[in-house]
Order: sequence, then C-alpha cells, then structure tokens
Amino acid sequence: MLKKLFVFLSLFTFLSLVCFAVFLLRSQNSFSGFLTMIQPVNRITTISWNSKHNVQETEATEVTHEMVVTSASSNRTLESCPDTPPDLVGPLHVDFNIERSLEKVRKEVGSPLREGGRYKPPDCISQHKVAVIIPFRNRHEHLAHWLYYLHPILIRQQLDYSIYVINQDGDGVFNRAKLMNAGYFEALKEYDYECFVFSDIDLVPLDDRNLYRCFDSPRHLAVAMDKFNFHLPYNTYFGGVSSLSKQQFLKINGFPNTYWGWGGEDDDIYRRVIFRGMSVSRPDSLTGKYKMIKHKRDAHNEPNPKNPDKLSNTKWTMDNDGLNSLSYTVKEIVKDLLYTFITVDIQAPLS
Ligand SMILES: [Mn+2]
Repeated sequence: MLKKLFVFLSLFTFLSLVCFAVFLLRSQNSFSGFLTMIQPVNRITTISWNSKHNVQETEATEVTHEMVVTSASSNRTLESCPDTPPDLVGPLHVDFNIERSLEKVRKEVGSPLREGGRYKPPDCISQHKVAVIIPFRNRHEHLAHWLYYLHPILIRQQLDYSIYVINQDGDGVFNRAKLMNAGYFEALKEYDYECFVFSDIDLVPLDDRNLYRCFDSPRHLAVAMDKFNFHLPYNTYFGGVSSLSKQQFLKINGFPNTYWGWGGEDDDIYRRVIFRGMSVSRPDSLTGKYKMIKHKRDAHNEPNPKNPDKLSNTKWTMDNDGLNSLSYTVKEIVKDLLYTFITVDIQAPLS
C-alpha cells in the first residue's frame, strides 16, 4: 500500500515539474517573439531593413533578464493575428472623380506607414508577409487613387506588407509580366516575403473581404470588374490582380519575359499554373468586385498580334522563359512614405 502511494506521489511530482518547464519555455518564446516585433518599428532607413532585422532577431533570441523586465513592463505579449481580420467592413464606396494628389494621400492615409509603404500590425503578429507589386509607367494620377484606397484595406486585413511600384524606364514597348518578375526579385532583396500580390495600377477592390494574401492555389482576385459588367470575361481569365506564394511562383518559373505590348501574358501565366498541376483559387463574384479607373490606351503599349500565337507554346517555353532567364538593371530606388518606387531598365525594344 505504502509502495503504491510512493509511486503515485513521485509520478505526480514529475508531471508537475514537466508542466512547469513547458510553461517557462512558452513564456520565453513569446517574449523573444515580442521583442523581434517591437524593435524594427524604430528603424528609419528602410533599404537595408532586412539585414538589420535579421541582426536584431539573433540578438533578441538571447533574452537577458534586463530585456525581459523592460518588455514585461509594457504588460502584453504579441500573439498571431486571427485568421479572419476583425475590422473588415465589407462593401466599399469608391470614387475616382475626386482630385487626389500624393501629398494629400500621404496626409490622409500615411500615418500608420513607414517609409516604402511599409506596414505591420502593431498589436498582433501577421501571418502574411506580402509584397504588393505594381507594374507602372506614367500613371501617377492612378497611383494616388490606388494608394488612397488600398492602404486602409491592407491595414484592416492585418498584413505585414509593402508596396512596390515597378516603373519601366524609357519609351520602349511596355512589358507588364517582365516588370512583375523584376518586382519579385527586388522585393525579396528587402524582406523575407512569402506572398506576392500582382496588381494593375487602375484596379481598386470594392470589398475589403477580398483578401490580398496567398492561398493553397495561385489566386485570381479581380473576378468581377466593372468594365466586364462584374463578370469574368472568360473562364480562364487571370488578368488584373493575382496572388502567388513564393513557392507557387517558383514552381511556374515566374512569369514570361517575352510578351511585349498589350495582351497574352495573363493567359500565359494561367497556363503555367495549370501545366504545373495547380488550380486557380478565386473569391466569389460579390467579394471579387473591382472598379477600374477609366483611361485611354497608353502610348508604347499597343496590342501585340504576336502574343496570342505564343500561347500554344507555353508548355514548352515556360521552362526557359521566366525567372531563370530574367535580366534587367535597376536605375533608381525611391522610398516614399506610401510606396517603394523602383525604376528598371528591362531592355525594351523601341517598337
Ligand atoms: Mn487598365
């Protein structure tokens, strides 16, 4: 009888010790997580942000007694943001007839941001490290509208994100997909992004439940644009706005670099996704509504009649036309409060 009681008591003591050890370990982890979250907020220079962040991270894992006391005094630890962001409002009112300068937009929506159009939630750890990449040339008035609407939406979606405007240098033929490839590389030089949202400059979502994050499959977000009467123009349409995780993007060798001028590149991307055995994920047609800023056709971006013919070869060309064949040079990087503006020379033909 006494022997049984002894065995029971030792077991009980052992289990209590294990529970206590687990508790200690967990509280240490959340402290160090908390420290890595708060420290980069004070960064002023953003260009070398990633490397500095990494240095901070290694320092923060060695939690000294002093540091613990400091962070405990602020009396809370950061947890993961919830899967469904709590502050979404649903349908949005969007009006492009209001005059918007970048200066005005900076004042109206810029205060939660850091240089480069950078944001991460202050009160929880975002599960989504997103680089938003916008191919661009000569559309500054569209940029002001886009930033005015998108920043508050992306903030409500609790993303850890930056905005990259990839500006094609010179007057050569425009190449949307090649600019997006360059944006992917440039963004990864700055931070460990896991998700890439590629958006046209003239498309604003009409519902903030359309999440600018990545999903199990490559996602097409712009499923119900006003210019297509809030429908898909055709079933395999992949234009406007899409998101791919780093893994998904690598799996398709990125986007094609060889679609000069207007048209075709989005269909090529769709085919790459299918040929690599993935499917396309989409929001429903109410959540996926978009308003497009009306505009005239850009100069040096005429429809290219050669582009549709290339599509029958995607299956064979995609292995050699994409991330592994990309070449460009960076001419300039400008950090604005609302965005990072990167001008790239993509060796565009003049006609
Ligand atoms: Mn357009």
